[in-house]
Amino acid sequence: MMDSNANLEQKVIQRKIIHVDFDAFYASIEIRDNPKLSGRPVAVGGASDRRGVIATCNYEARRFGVHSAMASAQALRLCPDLKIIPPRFSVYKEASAVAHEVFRQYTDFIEPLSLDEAYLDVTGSSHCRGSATLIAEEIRGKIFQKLGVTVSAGVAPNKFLSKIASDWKKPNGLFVITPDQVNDFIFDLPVKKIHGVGKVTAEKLNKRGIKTCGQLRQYSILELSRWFGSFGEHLWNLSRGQDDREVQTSRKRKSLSVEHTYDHDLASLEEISAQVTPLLEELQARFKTIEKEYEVYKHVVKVKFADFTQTTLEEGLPVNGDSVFDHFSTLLIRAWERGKRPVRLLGLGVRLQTINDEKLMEQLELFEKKFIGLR
Ligand code: DCP
Ligand code: MG
Ligand code: MG
Repeated sequence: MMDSNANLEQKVIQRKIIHVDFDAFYASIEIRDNPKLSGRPVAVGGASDRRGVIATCNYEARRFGVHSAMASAQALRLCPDLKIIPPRFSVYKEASAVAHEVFRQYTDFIEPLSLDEAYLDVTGSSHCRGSATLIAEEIRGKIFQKLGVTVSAGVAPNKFLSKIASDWKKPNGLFVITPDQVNDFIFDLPVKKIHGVGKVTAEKLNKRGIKTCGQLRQYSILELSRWFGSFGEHLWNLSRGQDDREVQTSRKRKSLSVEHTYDHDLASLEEISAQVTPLLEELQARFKTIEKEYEVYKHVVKVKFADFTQTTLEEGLPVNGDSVFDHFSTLLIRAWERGKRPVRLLGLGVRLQTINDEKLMEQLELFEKKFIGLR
């Protein structure tokens, strides 16, 4: 039943991937800003009397069994001395941005997974004589220097292994899996360490006596596909330490706009308002081509007057139920009122964020509501 994967292995591209992940992220930042807390069990989360939950906690608190997503009330039962601090998302966002500045000193191939972690592809990097291990150490050093908190890093030939590696020596650790160590490392790795293997899959595997990746390797792609559908093939590859997913660099577009210069100056508000529909149609048509990747978070208008002075106005999406059309119309009128002169050019635009960012924002806002809004 043992599959021969020698050929496959040769096809796998040899990359150098670093996965970086902050240690006890929110909690470390809070302790940094209030050193009196250092050494004590500390969590960041919602108040226990408000049915709050723990976002994260430091390693001192983890010894008591406290963990992310646990009810704060339960956490306090396990650890009565636990200090629970409300989150400050803007501070965490700033810290994340500083870490990314450090990353960019080494590579442009950066894929953020959340505020606190990212994959870096340093395959072609000439820094540190091309040593991914040294690069990871420098990055860890610089982040500590700039932020006063620690990150852990994993270095491996692919994303899957680098993420496992960054967790291996946490906190403040570095773990390297070189290509020739992959086989041994993965052999004893518990299947539940595979990303995507949750409780249900782990149980299904355990029932067949499969606890480690080594044991999983006894089964063919066909068998695994029969049990797990398309995830089966994925499992087959991962249990061999193979993962050819690329680091998804975000070459982000930040905005999209359309504008039109008119043959005759538009002299009245009616004439200006009449232009919203055609401009908006064009903007929406152009947005359609990228709507899978991006989401709009602001509307922008531009008005250039006949004397070539110009003004722009931008605002977050309407919360009062106004349609997109109404919102752009209102913004245009407000912009025009700044000059109240004949107009030679009008523009409509949107500020964009990638869908992932949006999801992240939603997640943060949810937390903010949970933790802050209720207080
Ligand atoms: N987070 C959250 N709710 C969760 C999990 C995490 O709000 N259920 C937040 C708080 C964490 C941050 O995301 O500080 C990063 O999550 P990690 O899983 O990386 O956990 P930590 O960085 O806190 O700890 P460590 O990475 O050291 O295990
Ligand atoms: Mg972390
Ligand atoms: Mg993380």
